[in-house]
Amino acid sequence: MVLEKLSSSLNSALRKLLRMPTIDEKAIKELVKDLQRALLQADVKVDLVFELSKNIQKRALSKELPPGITRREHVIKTVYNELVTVLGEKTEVIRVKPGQTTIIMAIGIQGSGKTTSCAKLAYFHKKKGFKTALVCGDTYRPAAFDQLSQLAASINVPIYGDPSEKDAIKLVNRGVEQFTEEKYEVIIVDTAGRHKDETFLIEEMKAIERAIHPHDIVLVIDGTLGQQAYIQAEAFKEATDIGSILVTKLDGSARGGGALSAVAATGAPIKFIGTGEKIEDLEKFNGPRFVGRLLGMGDLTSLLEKLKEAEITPSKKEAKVFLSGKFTLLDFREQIKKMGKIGPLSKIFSFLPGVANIPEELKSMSEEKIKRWEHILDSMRTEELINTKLLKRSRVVRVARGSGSEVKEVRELLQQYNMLRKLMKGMRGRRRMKGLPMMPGGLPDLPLDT
Ligand SMILES: Nc1nc2c(ncn2[C@@H]2O[C@H](COP(=O)(O)OP(=O)(O)OP(=O)(O)O)[C@@H](O)[C@H]2O)c(=O)[nH]1
Ligand SMILES: [Mg+2]
Repeated sequence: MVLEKLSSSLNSALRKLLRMPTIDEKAIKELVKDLQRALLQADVKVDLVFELSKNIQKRALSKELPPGITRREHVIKTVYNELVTVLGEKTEVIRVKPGQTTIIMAIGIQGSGKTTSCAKLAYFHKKKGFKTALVCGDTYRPAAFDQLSQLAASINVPIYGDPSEKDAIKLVNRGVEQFTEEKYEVIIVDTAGRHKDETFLIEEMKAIERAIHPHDIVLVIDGTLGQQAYIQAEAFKEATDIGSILVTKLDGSARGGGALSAVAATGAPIKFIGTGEKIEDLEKFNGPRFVGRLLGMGDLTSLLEKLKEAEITPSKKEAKVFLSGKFTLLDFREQIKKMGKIGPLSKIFSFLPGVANIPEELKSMSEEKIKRWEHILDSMRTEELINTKLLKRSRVVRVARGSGSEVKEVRELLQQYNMLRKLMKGMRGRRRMKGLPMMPGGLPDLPLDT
């Protein structure tokens, strides 16, 4: 499991929050403290942790919730969003065009996992159906060619190398040339990890870059470095425009979260992560999905879908119209049209207190029915939509005929609309009685924990 420790502490922090009886300032503070502890233990930079805590605290306690979601959901979404911001929202990939040659070169300091990652990348692209080859550009370590040869054999990918050649640039050039002529679609070049520091690393990278013009240079960074990974990633990002990053050893490393966040902070794109010693232990890196998994929210996707839908529920102005009792069929039609896009009516009304009173037929209307109602409402004249009293029998018959429905259906729609309107008026009355303000400018303040 990737970043197991961080994942389990983040998850238990969230679960603790979900168990709290109310989500108030104290609960959020407690959550933030737990998150800080988890992130600092994963070697995430202190500044970053504080920035994240500040944002979570501010947003989680914001007065206004997006309509239709509970405070708990909102807090989880906030934590999720902030972590995604830290790790990157964009998913970047190495682009390979079928029928053309893409040269990928791996660089990185000694022992970072280059050779293993080259084989993993070869396997990854081969599995996608690309004609893939490996070039061993490590003339420094005696066993380098053997190591890559063995890995290449295990995945049945051809390899170019020559242990007697000492000039890495010449060697790599020949390998790339040969495989290009043979119409390989992906050529992956492994290089030596003899560099003591970033300066040497970048210098050699530039020399090979000039010789073989790779399409993508992958900096392989050891995930156990934690926040130290920043320095390498930063120097690399400065030096090349075509670089991407592969962070290795995220399985079992307690500092992996620190490494990922540090790399992301430089703006260099993390395209892959190494999650084990085996050849298949490579994953495309996707920030949002990674965070979802990290938080251990199996149902986060569905939660987010719900959240997304809630974001397109009626505006405050529309909500005010509902609650004012001046809710006409014209408004109703507008809502019905929106419903087609966002699903059951319960979503639309779920932001209203007392939603339990909404008739079940209305809440669980099928899409088909919504469409029929839309047709019926479209067949009415504006004056009828504004004043339903005009809809005497003859007009109802006309509307039914015009919309291809039955008189019964038109009546049912009018009945439901009247019921809803009464309900809205009733709610207004109750609120006054309880002394709740009728929110001149917007929705009433919902209780903190809804
Ligand atoms: N657990 C784990 N081990 C890894 C991962 N990637 C690489 N390793 C291990 O890290 C060690 C070094 O890997 P190499 O691929 O030889 O590293 P390198 O950068 O090519 O090393 P040099 O060529 O000597 O610079 C090996 O024991 C690999 O099995 C990973 O994602 N997870
Ligand atoms: Mg190597």
